[in-house]
Amino acid sequence: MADPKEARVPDIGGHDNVPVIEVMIKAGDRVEKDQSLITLESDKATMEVPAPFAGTVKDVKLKVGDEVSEGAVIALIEADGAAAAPAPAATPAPAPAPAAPVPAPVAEAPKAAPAPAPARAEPAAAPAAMPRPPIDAALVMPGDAPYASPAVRAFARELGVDIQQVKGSGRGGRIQREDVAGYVKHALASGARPSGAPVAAGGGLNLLPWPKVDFSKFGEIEEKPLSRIQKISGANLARNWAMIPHVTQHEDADITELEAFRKQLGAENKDLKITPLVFQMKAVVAALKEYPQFNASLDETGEKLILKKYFHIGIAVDTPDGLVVPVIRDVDRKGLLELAAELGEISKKAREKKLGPADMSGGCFSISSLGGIGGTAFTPIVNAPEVAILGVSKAAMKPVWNGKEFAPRLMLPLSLSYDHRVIDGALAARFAVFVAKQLGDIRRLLL
Ligand code: CAO
Repeated sequence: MADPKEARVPDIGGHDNVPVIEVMIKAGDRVEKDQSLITLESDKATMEVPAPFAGTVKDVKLKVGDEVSEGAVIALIEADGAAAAPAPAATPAPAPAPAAPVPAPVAEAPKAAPAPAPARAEPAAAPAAMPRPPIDAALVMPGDAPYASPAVRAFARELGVDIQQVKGSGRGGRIQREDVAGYVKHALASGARPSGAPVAAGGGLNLLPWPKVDFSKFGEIEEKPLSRIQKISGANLARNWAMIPHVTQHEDADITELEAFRKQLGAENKDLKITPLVFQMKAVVAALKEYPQFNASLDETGEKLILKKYFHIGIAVDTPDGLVVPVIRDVDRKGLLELAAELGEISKKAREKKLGPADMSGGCFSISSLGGIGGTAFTPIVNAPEVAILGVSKAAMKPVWNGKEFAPRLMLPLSLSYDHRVIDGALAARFAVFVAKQLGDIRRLLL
């Protein structure tokens, strides 16, 4: 039987006494050509040394913590077929002829710094056919990219985890399989999803756990479980708040004339409650037609915008059990009176807990009106996968300069929150101004 061949540390860019931080093989293991045997870590780079040929590991000559230089023997490996037909040059070549191919870089930066291709499989003892390029540590491990072995990286990729987000617990911050698993567990527990996955999957927030406090130590308390609606809407709100880069644009609409018209309409239709909200729905639809980017959703990959040709508006309704958002369909095709009737029905249905999933799906844009209660402005949370939401606060009489004097005008505060990934600030300002103009000019609204 032929002697096993030595797998040696190749040219590692002139570094000496480089610590071994990981030994991936043990006696008896079968290794494929180019399979990683050990990991070395210089002060600038980490690199894996691959097997120069396939075979069975007979003896491992290094352990974690050893310091090695080019030519050090890593392991004795019996090459495939060697038992049957002894290799002609089984005696190892004296150092410095490297027995193994150039180590494969482990950093995931192949585009910026293509990995030097491993040398072709040579018998361990054969002299190197070509001088092997030294490793540029800076290229292998640019910046402070975290180190993780290819197996751990593959594991992270499989779970949709961005390895950059994982804190390594190994030596020198090396990321281990358990670190990736722990990261995923934490992300799931905090309601976020691993990052690196599609937009919609985003998240991966490395948040602290929720504070655990015994409040009874400080005074009398009472426990009240959250309602089912609060739990569901809470989870949605938390995701939307965490994953959507929100900006809120504020604008005031002069609704002095609109209010007079609304009162007149109400007097003529005493059986209907006609609130400012139906006018806001019409104004929003006019703005969605003018700025179609607002009548859109990001798809689940985050790479495509789905533009909608229909105009279904979600209305935030406050119920004793929490917030729900029923959807009023085809607002563009309905008149003010029809919308007022439908709004009355749907908010009653919401408060009586009679809304079904169909009543709450398909919305393009939402309106959250707190105008009946009060407030001067607020920051509504975008109702994903919509890209914007209009918050409405309480209208108030204000002195407005008309060019000659201050005149008392009924001003309606609008707060437009939007997903900044889809909508730019200038577009949002235009949209808000457009909505305000629609509300300010009753003729436009009725067109
Ligand atoms: N400014 C001044 N007054 C306003 C107003 C505004 N912006 N909007 C409504 N009003 C008035 C209405 O005209 C009505 O007055 P009258 O009783 O004199 O007719 C009164 O306020 C109450 O209106 P309303 O709230 O019953 O009706 P609406 O059509 O404005 O709203 C609904 C309906 C279902 C949206 C509302 O009841 C509701 O639930 N709002 C809360 C939404 C919410 O919780 N949003 C927060 C989401 S984030 O947590």
